[in-house]
Amino acid sequence: MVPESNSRKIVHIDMDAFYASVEQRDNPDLKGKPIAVGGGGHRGVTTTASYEARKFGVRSAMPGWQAKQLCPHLIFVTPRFDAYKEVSYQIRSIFKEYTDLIEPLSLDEAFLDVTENKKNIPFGMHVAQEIIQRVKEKTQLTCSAGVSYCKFLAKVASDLKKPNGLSVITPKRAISFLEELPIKDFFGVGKVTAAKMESLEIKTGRDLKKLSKLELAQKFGKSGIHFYDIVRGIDDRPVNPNRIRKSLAVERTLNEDLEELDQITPVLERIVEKFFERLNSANNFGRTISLKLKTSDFRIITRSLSKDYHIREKSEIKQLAIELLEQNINEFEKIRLIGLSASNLEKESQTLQDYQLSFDW
Ligand code: TTP
Ligand code: MG
Repeated sequence: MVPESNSRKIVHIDMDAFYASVEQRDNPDLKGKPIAVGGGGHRGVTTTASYEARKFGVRSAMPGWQAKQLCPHLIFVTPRFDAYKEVSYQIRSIFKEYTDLIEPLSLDEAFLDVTENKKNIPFGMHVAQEIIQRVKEKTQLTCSAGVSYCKFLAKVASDLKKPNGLSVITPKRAISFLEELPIKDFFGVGKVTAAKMESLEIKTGRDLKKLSKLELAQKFGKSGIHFYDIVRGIDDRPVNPNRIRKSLAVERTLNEDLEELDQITPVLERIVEKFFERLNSANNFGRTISLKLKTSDFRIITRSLSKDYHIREKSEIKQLAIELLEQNINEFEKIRLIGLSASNLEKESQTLQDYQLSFDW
């Protein structure tokens, strides 16, 4: 049942066109122009695009050449992760003025449980309004907010009036809102699930509701059961300030697809250097090391090796990485991306340093 009273007040905050807005703020020449952050290299992929560029269809995770094709006067900007982290700290310190129940999902977004808040503001909507304003004052950047009684609806709501928007979904409105909601907008439904749902003629929440719990479980496993509840407005997941960071990773798209072991090994060794730097600076090492390879036909191969101790030596990390590569060399013809990650970490609490890092060199 959707709670009618005494319900929680959950706010989801998400910065607007985050990396691109930071770049436009810090470089007046970029203001009002279509820009993409990342994607400028030979084979780079964009991280995000300014709203001016989105009008042309430029999106996150788009190859640079494609973005340029859609928007010929697009300006490519190199990412400055330190600047984004700085803003992330600033907005989190604002959130802290309202509640300690903050669950960051990435640098630019977080859930806040403001049911009880430090300023005793009775309405979640008013907390969200204040936060939007404080973020603007402190960072000169805009964000959007969603307010509801659960995480799922707060998250979906924050997207409804982007940029610089605020949406509230009350318990009363929840059921009809969910029925109308297109499946692709269900938070947690990825492209693959959305396509599968589409093939089953499930286009909206209303269609999804027609399936029994058993049918959903059979077709979509555990997430099917989750969606059975979600579409009925049932989502009791708490805002968890200690969400576990399960892995630390570094990955790199290669300048060209590589085939031979003697070409790939030196690249992997350079990635080991970056990866080790990252683990070392977070002072957080894992018992498991995984190698991720993306093939030229975009297949992803992930292979892991585990020890019963935390692997802290760079030479050992390197040895394991190479071992993983050599063991799997026959599984692909050419690769376009290599990544390394550490899991079963010593410290599993989330800190800003723990975000996955894609880097260029
Ligand atoms: P998002 O919040 O998904 O996107 P956004 O803030 O750029 O735009 P919106 O207004 O729609 O919220 O992601 C936050 C940042 O994370 C984004 O600015 C860049 C980075 N990012 C990537 O590096 N790769 C990706 O595929 C995505 C989606 C985001
Ligand atoms: Mg955002």
